[in-house]
Amino acid sequence: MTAAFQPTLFDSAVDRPCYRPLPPVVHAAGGSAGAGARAHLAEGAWVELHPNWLRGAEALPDRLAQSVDWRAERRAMYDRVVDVPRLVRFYGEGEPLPHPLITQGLSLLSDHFGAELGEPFRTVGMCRYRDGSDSVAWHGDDIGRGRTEDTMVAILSLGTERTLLLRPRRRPGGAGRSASLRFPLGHGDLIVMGGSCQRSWEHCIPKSARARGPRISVQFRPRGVR
Ligand SMILES: O=C(O)CCC(=O)C(=O)O
Repeated sequence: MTAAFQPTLFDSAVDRPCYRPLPPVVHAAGGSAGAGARAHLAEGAWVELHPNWLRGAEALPDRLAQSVDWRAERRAMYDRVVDVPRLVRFYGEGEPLPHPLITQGLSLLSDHFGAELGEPFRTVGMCRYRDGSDSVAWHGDDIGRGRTEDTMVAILSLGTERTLLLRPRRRPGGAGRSASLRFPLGHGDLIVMGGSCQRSWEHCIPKSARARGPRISVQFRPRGVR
């Protein structure tokens, strides 16, 4: 059972957050998506999972929950307009970020991946899943350059564990759907999707009857990717 994320009772005394250095790229054998290694997927997409990239910081989800001016969104669905089942906040390029650890994360990701990416990470999107009934449907971050260009999207997961699913997009006339890859994302875990991933694969966070606590995801993206 997925337990709700339990911050320590003595957060202020022992919460000494730090980012673990990311290792040089190691290519996973056979496309398996193991911790720390880059798994090459079909069509030039790849994914890396770095468990516990951010250590400590147990108080961060609560701080962000309280300090960020979260926004509820609505969207048209068939003949109705419905609430999007999560809260969001997008920080555009140069906008002050809501916590020094988020600013540090942006800079560390740019240091690590910037040469390969050819540019720094510049924007930060944040989503707050209040409990397991919040979710995001299958999609790729293909508004903007991700639709036509290879890019990277890095996601730091905070709070209660939720699973990110990844599957190849279905091509018109293509073969049947292959099984999705599952990435359980716990507090402090980092997942990076690169190459053609945003246009040739899609990802989602499904609802979960077992996840009772809140989760915040922090998405780091380069300019023009959304
Ligand atoms: O919550 C996550 O980890 C995924 C968020 C996401 O895919 C998005 O907002 O585009």
